Amino acid sequence: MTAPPLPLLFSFRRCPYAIRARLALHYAGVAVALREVALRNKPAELLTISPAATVPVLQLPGGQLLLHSLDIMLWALAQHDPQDWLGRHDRQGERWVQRNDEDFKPLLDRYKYAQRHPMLSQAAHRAQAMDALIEPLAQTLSHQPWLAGARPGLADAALLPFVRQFALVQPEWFQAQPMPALQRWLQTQLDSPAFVAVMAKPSPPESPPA
Ligand SMILES: N[C@@H](CCC(=O)N[C@@H](CS)C(=O)NCC(=O)O)C(=O)O
Repeated sequence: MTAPPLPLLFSFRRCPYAIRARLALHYAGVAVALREVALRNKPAELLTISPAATVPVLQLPGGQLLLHSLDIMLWALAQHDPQDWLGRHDRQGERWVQRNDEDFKPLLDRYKYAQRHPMLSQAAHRAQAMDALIEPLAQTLSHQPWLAGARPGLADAALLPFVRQFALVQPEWFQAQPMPALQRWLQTQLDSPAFVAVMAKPSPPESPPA
């Protein structure tokens, strides 16, 4: 008997949106076929199914398409949600995700690529990104271990890859900031087997026998 086909995930290893989708799929225990995409040379299959041609995209065996990372997360949790991430994803959690995706992400990009936005110094771009998300996050995590409260939830996983990127722009500066709870929140998740698993380097395409 042949195994049923797996959902196909178009992904890019370092893309924060793709990372959050892979985290949710991993947490839910949903097996997918992973298609690592070169963003500069997107495969025709992706261009055909996704008008925006962004990653991640999840193509279900029945043909249904999930074109945004959050939709993929929600779909994964609907399949299996062993620690009730969804049950603890309240209005507050939704606001964190919205704040991350709408306010913080553009500022994060300016901080990362500050030389492309010379009207402000990198430190000024960083200060804007701090105000938009990092400071309030640090504040909240100083009195609760997770954004979802006593245990992790969807918002924790959804924000993690973006906060990771922020920390990686100037790692020494980040580590030197008086934000121990946020630093711990980040490091705990980066060290988790789940994160390590979803960041494993995809194996290169098999080369034909010589
Ligand atoms: N709203 C989308 C955004 C995804 C997105 O912007 N992904 C980036 C990579 S991190 C992308 O594919 N950009 C297209 C490109 O670089 O050509 C989602 O949540 O999945």
